[in-house]
Amino acid sequence: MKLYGFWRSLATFRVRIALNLKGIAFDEVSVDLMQGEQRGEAYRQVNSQAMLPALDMGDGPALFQSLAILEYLDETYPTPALLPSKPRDRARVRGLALIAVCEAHPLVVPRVREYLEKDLHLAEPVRAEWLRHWMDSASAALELRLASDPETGRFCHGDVPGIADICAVAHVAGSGLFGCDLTPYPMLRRVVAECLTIEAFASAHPLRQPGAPAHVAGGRS
Ligand SMILES: N[C@@H](CCC(=O)N[C@@H](CS)C(=O)NCC(=O)O)C(=O)O
Repeated sequence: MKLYGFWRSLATFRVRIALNLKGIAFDEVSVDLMQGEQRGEAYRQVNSQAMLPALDMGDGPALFQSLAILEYLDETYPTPALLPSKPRDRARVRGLALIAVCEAHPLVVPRVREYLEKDLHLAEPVRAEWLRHWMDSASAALELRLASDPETGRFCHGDVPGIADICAVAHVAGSGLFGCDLTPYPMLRRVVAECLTIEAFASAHPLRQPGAPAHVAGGRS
């Protein structure tokens, strides 16, 4: 199985965690986002949307969109389950995941950052403010839910890690890369810290991937 990704890609981070949790062996092919390799013809043959990740299972065109890949992996490798069994619980877990994946992440990806810089000519501090604003908005929404919902347990939903945790961990890692202040979100930090005690999460972290710097100073990403 071949995962097309990049060390700092948050969407790839999500899929890496799921593959690790399921114990699925994979090779990662690095597509350099900082060099714009995702827009080259070679990678467009893999994912016409020019985005990471893509998962090539060797049985047809590569799968795309991280959340769709997570659900596919959960359906085809059911143990350990990444979604709870009851529809209402599944809806909550998907809702939590989407706060990060759909409300914040699309606003901070390279193509948006480049548009702000090259088309709208916004200065670096303004662009950094944009990134932090949307990441912090999602952190606040997650914090409110996690702190007030009775379903929150050791993890986002009960005591077993799943798709919401995967997305929360990637969101918090991204917030770190963008220099966001996570102090106001103690419940979110607690759940993410809990996840990162699990090797499947920790070893998938962007800063533990080949090509990653030893650490990233906040701000530019
Ligand atoms: N919703 C997509 C987001 C994919 C995405 O935007 N990935 C980023 C890296 S995390 C990317 O490849 N961006 C390329 C670009 O913006 O040019 C998913 O979850 O898979």
